This record gives sequence, structure tokens and C-alpha cells, in this order.
Amino acid sequence: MTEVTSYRFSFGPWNISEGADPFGPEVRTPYSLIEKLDWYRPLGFEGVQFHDDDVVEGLDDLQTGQVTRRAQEVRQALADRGLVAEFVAPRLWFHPQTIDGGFTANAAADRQYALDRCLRTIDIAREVDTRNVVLWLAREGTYIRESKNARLAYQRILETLNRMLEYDPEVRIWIEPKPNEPMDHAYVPTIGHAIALAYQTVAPDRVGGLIETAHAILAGLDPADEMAFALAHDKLGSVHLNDQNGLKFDQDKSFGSANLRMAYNQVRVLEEAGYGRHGEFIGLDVKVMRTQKQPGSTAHLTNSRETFLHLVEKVRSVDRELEQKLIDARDYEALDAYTLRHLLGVSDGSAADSQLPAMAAAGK
Ligand code: 3MF
Ligand code: MG
Repeated sequence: MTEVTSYRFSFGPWNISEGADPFGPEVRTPYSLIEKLDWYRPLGFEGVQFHDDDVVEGLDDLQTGQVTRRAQEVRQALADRGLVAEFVAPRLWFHPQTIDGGFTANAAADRQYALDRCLRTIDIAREVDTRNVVLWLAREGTYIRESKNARLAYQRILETLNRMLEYDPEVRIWIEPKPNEPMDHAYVPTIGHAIALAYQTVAPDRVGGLIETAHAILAGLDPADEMAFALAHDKLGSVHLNDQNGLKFDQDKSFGSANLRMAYNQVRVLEEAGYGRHGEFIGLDVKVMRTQKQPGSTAHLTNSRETFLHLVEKVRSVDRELEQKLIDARDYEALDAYTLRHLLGVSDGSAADSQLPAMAAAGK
């Protein structure tokens, strides 16, 4: 019998947000970290994704001992609720010393700040009992090409990765690529770039990627293919499932909201590769709509999770024999129609209800 994956889900506390955007302020009141942690299990989630300062607020102003104590409190809060930390990510885009980037900043002192901050993130990750550090390289890019040397920038990113890998021989780094925003162009825009960097490091086995649906779409790529590429290299550490309506600002819509078929194909790729069978999480990076009122602050999380699970059922109930016949007959129009009908559920999607097998048999 084939093994059936039982998926487990994660998200970050920033996914329960107050609705601020670049043109308007918050429209909902904030919840504390503890209030948010209380919701995870009831909402169907067990993994918590953290920024370093989600764990230890104001960490830049704290001594090492204070950072450790606070991280240990969070570790206990997780344990009390049956939760686990999936990863910790250094927030390298808020501090004044990251205005020109972190690893690729032109000022040596700023680059040093970024490295030090990453090493602190590793310490925090270990305190909350995870080996995984995510790097969203937010400001590692430029607004104008002439402001940095791109070749040097890649070398600097590589050097920093190596320093982190050497600092802790157990740490794993997952690079979260994004092509733009907040920058005009970023230096690690796709998973291909991230994986090429991984192979160049001193510990390629400990470097992989985290693929966010919206980021792949913003790069003009298909998220399912990006995931397949990482899986083919055994380098898909985690995912940020969400959705994105074309080439706009990063929207972080609920999974499947803009393009259900693209969502189906992401689920299909993950399911077929056995993603999740070794503890990998189905991570979300979604924002509730600004129009949502306070009590609906978590609707996007449960909706995205449910959509994922419905799509798993769609993947598992596909008529594989029929698909193969249509592929053998090179009848991709019929395959397209079958796929749409299956997704729409206009019939039960089974071969018996369909004229397609007859068409395939007739070689039409
Ligand atoms: C930005 C993102 C980020 C990262 C997060 C973890 C705020 O587009 O997706 O979410 O996912 O910082 O690295
Ligand atoms: Mg993300």
C-alpha cells in the first residue's frame, strides 16, 4: 500500500496582522504572542514560524543572558501548547543598519551587524529547539544597479552563509527567494539562484530553500515547477503557500484565492514527492484582507488550510489511468478538460462519468 501523508501545518505570528498597508494605518487591534499561540492548535496548526524578534522583542538592546531567558520562556510556552518551532528568521530589514541591505550593504559595519544578528538568530533558534534558520534576503538588492557591485554582492552573501554554517555545525539554512519588493531587484530572485548558492557553500547538505507561492509568481514563474526543482535537488525545506493576482505588490492572499489550478498543481507536486513525510511542514504566509473585522483575524489561515486539504483530496482522487491514456494519445485538450471538470466537481470527476475515456480509446 502506498504511504499516505498526514500533513501538519505552520504559520508565523505576523500572519495575524492588523491590516496596515503603505497607504493606511492598522484597522484591527493587535494580539499578544501568547494570545496567538493559544490559537494555533484550535485552528489546526502545530508549527510556529518565527522572526528572531517575534521570539525576543527588542533583542538588539538586550544582553545575551536576557535573550536566552526570553527564548527559554517562549520554548516553554510552545511546549505547554503542544507546539514546535519550525524555524527562526533574522529580521534583517527593520534596523537602521540594514537600510542599505545586510550581507550586501556597502558599509563594512553594516555587514558586520547583519552577520552578528544572524548568529544571534541561530542562538535563539537553538533555544526554541529548532535547527532551521530562514533567510528572506529582503534588502539584498538595489534600487539602482550602479549602487552595488552584483558580483561582489553574491560573494558576500556566500561568505555570510559560510560563517553561519561554521558557527553552528548543526544549523540548516533555508533561503526564501523573492525577486523584488522592497527592492527594485533582489540578488537571489528564484530557487535556482538559492540552490546554486547552496552548492557553493562549505556545507551544501545543510542549505536549501523555502518557496513562497507569491514570490515565484512575482518572478514570472510557476510555483509548482519551482517546488519541483527544489524537490529534485532534495532541497525543499519548507513552503509559504499563499496566492498572488499577477505582477503587483506582494499580496499574500489566501491559498488558492487567485488561481485555484495553480494551487492544485502545487499540492500535486508536494504530494507526489512525498513532501511532509519526514516532518516537513505545510507553511502558510497569508494576510487577512484589510476589510476584515477583528473577529475574522484568522479566517485566512483556516481557509487556506482547508483549501489545501480539499486539493489533497483532488490530487488523490484523480483518475491516473485516464490521465495516462490521454497523455499517451497526446490529447492534452482532453487532459485539460478532464482536469477542469475534476476541479470543478461538475460530475464526480470519475472516468465513468466522462466521455473522455471513449475519446482517448478512439484516439481522438
Ligand atoms: C516577505 C515574506 C516574509 C518572510 C518572513 C520569513 C514577512 O515577502 O514572505 O514574510 O516569509 O520574513 O522569512
Ligand atoms: Mg514568506
